[in-house]
Amino acid sequence: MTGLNGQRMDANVVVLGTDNVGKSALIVRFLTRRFIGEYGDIESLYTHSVVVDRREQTLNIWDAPYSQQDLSSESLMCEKRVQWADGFVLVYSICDRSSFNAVSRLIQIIKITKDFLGFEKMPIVIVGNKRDLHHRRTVLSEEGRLLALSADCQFYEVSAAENYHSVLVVFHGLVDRIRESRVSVKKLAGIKGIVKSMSAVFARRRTDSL
Ligand SMILES: Nc1nc2c(ncn2[C@@H]2O[C@H](COP(=O)(O)OP(=O)(O)OP(=O)(O)O)[C@@H](O)[C@H]2O)c(=O)[nH]1
Ligand SMILES: [Mg+2]
Repeated sequence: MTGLNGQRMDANVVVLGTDNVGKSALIVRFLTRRFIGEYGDIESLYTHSVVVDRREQTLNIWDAPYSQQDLSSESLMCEKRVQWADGFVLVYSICDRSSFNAVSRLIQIIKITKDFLGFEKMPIVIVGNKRDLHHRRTVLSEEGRLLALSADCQFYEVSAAENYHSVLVVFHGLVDRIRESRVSVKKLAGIKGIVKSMSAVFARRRTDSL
């Protein structure tokens, strides 16, 4: 369902990032409004209905495990995820520099894979989590913001532990982006359709005149 005319819309979201950055904490916070502390590391798929701008939206959220293999452009896993996804939430911890570097690499891999598959757009939201641990911060907010700017992504710093609202804003932000990308893909398809029918007319004229 596209939701462009006010219908319900389905969207698939992959949440990805290195171990321990708070992927599950963010998802559980979004789904239940709660922070429960420990989550295990089980791969899960959740379905959740939200209302954004008075429109109902069903989100399928994949709490994806991370492996070093994901950082290879030949990774079939990455291809599978990009194929399934309408959008990505890429999470790092503001206290873990290597998790930030991994997000930067993941963006490149997702973009390469998306281009390879011939997809027009892939909305991505970057999330710097564990904002409450600012005394242990090793990644500046500015760095996150710059990365997002250079990669045309959205950026938020949040604390899954302390705050529900900022987590809600992350998922709503992604839903907005997914909607925008669907509108522009539809427009592009419309333009392509016009170009196609015009070239068909000209091709016919050329053969008519032979
Ligand atoms: N202080 C603080 N701790 C957090 C926050 N978010 C998550 N944590 C803690 O960080 C640890 C890891 O959180 P998870 O949600 O399990 O992280 P994950 O990315 O799903 O980890 P894996 O599933 O193992 O890849 C847990 O002990 C959480 O309680 C946060 O915003 N602030
Ligand atoms: Mg987890």
